Amino acid sequence: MLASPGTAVDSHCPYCALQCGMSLTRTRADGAPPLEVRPRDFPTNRGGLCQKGWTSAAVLGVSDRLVTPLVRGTSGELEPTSWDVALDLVASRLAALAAEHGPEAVAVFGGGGLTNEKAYALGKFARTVLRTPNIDYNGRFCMASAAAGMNRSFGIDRGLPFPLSDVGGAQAVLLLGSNVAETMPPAVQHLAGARAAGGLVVVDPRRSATARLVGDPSTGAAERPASAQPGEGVHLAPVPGTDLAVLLGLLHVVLAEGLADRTYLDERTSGFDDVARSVAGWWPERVEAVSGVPIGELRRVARLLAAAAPVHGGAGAYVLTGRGVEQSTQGTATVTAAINLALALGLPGRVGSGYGAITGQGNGQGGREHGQKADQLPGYRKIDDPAAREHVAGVWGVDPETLPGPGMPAVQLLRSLGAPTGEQARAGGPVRPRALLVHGSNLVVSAPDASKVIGRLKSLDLLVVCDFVPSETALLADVVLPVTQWAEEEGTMTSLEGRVIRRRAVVAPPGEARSELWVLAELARRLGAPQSLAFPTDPAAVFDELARASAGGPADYSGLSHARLDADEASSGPGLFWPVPATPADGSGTQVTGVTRTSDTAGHPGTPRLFLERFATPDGRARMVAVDHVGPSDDVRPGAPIYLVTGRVLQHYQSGAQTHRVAELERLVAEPYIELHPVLGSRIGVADGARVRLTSSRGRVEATARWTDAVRPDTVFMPFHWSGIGSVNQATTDATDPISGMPEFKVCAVDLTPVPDSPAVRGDARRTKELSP
Ligand SMILES: Nc1nc2c(c(=O)[nH]1)N[C@H]1C(S)=C(S)[C@@H](COP(=O)(O)OP(=O)(O)OC[C@H]3O[C@@H](n4cnc5c(=O)[nH]c(N)nc54)[C@H](O)[C@@H]3O)O[C@H]1N2
Ligand SMILES: Nc1nc2c(c(=O)[nH]1)N[C@H]1C(S)=C(S)[C@@H](COP(=O)(O)OP(=O)(O)OC[C@H]3O[C@@H](n4cnc5c(=O)[nH]c(N)nc54)[C@H](O)[C@@H]3O)O[C@H]1N2
Ligand code: SF4
Ligand SMILES: [Mo]
Repeated sequence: MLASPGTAVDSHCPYCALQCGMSLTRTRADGAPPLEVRPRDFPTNRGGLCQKGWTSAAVLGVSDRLVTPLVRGTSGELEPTSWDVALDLVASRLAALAAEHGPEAVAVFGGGGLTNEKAYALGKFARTVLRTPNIDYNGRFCMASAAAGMNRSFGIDRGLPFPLSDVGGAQAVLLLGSNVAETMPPAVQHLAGARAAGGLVVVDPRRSATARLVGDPSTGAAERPASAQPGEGVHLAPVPGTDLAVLLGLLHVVLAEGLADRTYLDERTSGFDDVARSVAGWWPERVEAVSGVPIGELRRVARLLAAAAPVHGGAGAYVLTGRGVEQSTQGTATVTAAINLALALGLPGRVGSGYGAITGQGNGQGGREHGQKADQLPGYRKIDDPAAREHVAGVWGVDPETLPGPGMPAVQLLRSLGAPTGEQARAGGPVRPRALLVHGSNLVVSAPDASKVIGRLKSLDLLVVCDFVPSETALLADVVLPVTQWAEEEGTMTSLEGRVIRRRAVVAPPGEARSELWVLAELARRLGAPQSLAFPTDPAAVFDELARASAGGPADYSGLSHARLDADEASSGPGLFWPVPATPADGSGTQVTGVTRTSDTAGHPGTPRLFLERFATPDGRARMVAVDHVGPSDDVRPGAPIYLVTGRVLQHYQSGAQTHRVAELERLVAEPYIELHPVLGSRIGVADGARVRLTSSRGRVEATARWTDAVRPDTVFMPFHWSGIGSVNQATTDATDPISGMPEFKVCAVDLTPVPDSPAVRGDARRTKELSP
């Protein structure tokens, strides 16, 4: 039941993992938008919203909203049809493909924007109804390296194992490859302490909006955001892809100068000696030769971090990583090096200090916990763990033997699509997926080496896309199913801090749009799932089942329910941090490895801070693992002499499926662009505002050149928010990290040339002159 018009309902932003608190008010009596969005006081945003959040309600009523199922007709066009026709078609074709080629011939691709309930139901549907191992999701593009690194070192993966507000009190923050000032603007307030103390260190090959917060003396006052106070701080601008060398060098200096926390290392870690040996050869001179980071700067940063560490009486320090260092073939190694540095300084598991990875998508955290990952069962359990299979199969009412094993990680899954299965399968090769169900990802724009992905999607026997707008991927589909979004649905999300929060329905869905929970239930029924294999459509009931399935796992939600979260919110509680195990009748609580527990009075209170007493490893110690720097898979060379780094701008979200439909955002950043240094522009004859062509061994991109001295002269930057000729993923590599399977989105080698016959310089001469060297 929707709240009455005029009643403000507390919910959260549809976009990123900061999950800013909003209050939503509908004005119309018939349940339709518009919706008034107001920021509210919530611990991550404290009354702030970015432009995307302010304008988020516009996506509810876009003119090309999907309001009816679409099926590709004989004319080759997508044509409106009824749910019955569309679902019957999908079910019969899935059944036929599975019968002919085996269950592995059907694959599923999920998303980190799905609610916990939807992500859970999707994983269950794949394993029990489709019985395919082939399910993975776009979190593989986003959080996989951080997850792999944290799991290996800490035994648990919660992006921030502490509340974000803790960071505000720190004296130093080392931010590697994260541009929070654009990707999570309200989070900048949590850097206030470090900025005031001169302890903000930003590592980014670009002088990003976040790097400008450090008040670099070379930065003109006009360029500094109004909110920035000129602190000291440091911006390190390494050669793209060399952060690992910088981290090894920082640890080298910490150890060489006797700045490590030896007591902490003895009591709380294992593997230190190996790691110490592995950084011994990373002299600052060598780091400078590899990364271009000056020796003096490296030493300064090591000392600044150490001075903030508790062992030296500092007020606390954090090491935080973002996609800039994780979306790399050495992403897991780089995260590991960042954790090693934090451990050497005695930071993790101490109040006011720590290591964290900044999760990206709205439910990037919860979405990687409940079973849409290739190797995973709900509660962050491993699918190849017999005890986990037994437990989850029990909750689902199926025989554990029937659950498939681990599937392929996203990039491998995409590479395998549509290839011939018949002969190959008979020859004993793996069965290749012939059908793909996509829930919450716009792969055409966001997958690496995208033109190959597009070809493979086209070669499928069946592509089914659930979305609420006709994304580029939906437009390739054989069947498009219109689903509800954000303010039209109930559910839960888990924020970047591991805080489980409620998403609320405030408006009625348009036309025939239905919840994905209903879609999965209907498909399960049509595919002959027995009555005992239930797919509830009420999100609260799905959550209760998820809670039971997660009980005893690393991400334990068993003490939570929608009712408990609602009651918590009604008493001004801003959500609960997992693990929240169910409290047994004797009040003793269930045992969760490696987390600190407080009293169990009104149910388990949640776990804002992990690792205070022990890490979630078998021996309770954090594992230090030696890693080494190799460099990017596609390094610069003759013919491809320029680094391409990719990322985001404030106004657009991901593939742009949502934000390109918001007029206000589209006006602010109207077209794809490539940032290049004036020195490079002059050398290759590409003026500010001219069209420029970027080529790699994968493909070609064209966009408008923007001159800026915020990028290195050997590097260009392009956001990935556009499709077609302006899609940077036409040029990126699909090489992956060997441990996490994460693609190397951030760095590859390209060439840059002017676009012949394109209209000449469009930029204004004054700006060009200002930036010229
Ligand atoms: N406006 C906006 N906000 C978003 C999103 C969005 O699409 N738009 N998406 C959300 C999601 S899913 C995510 S994952 C987060 C991502 O949030 P961030 O990680 O902050 O975002 P990116 O812009 O991808 O990358 C951060 C920085 O990495 C830098 N970088 C590139 N290569 C390297 C390198 O080799 N070394 C280092 N040190 N840095 C490098 C880029 O210059 C960039 O400034 O943002 C979330 N918030
Ligand atoms: N070059 C380059 N490429 C990148 C990155 C980069 O930094 N550089 N970053 C990568 C990262 S970190 C990420 S997270 C990915 C993100 O890229 P995508 O996976 O493409 O993510 P979105 O653009 O958010 O796509 C989500 C799609 O699902 C729809 N959607 C939203 N919510 C729901 C829902 O609840 N149900 C359903 N069925 N659909 C929904 C949206 O309308 C949209 O069409 O891009 C990756 N690609
Ligand atoms: S920072 Fe993220 S959650 Fe907050 S308003 Fe912007 S997009 Fe929404
Ligand atoms: Mo992401």
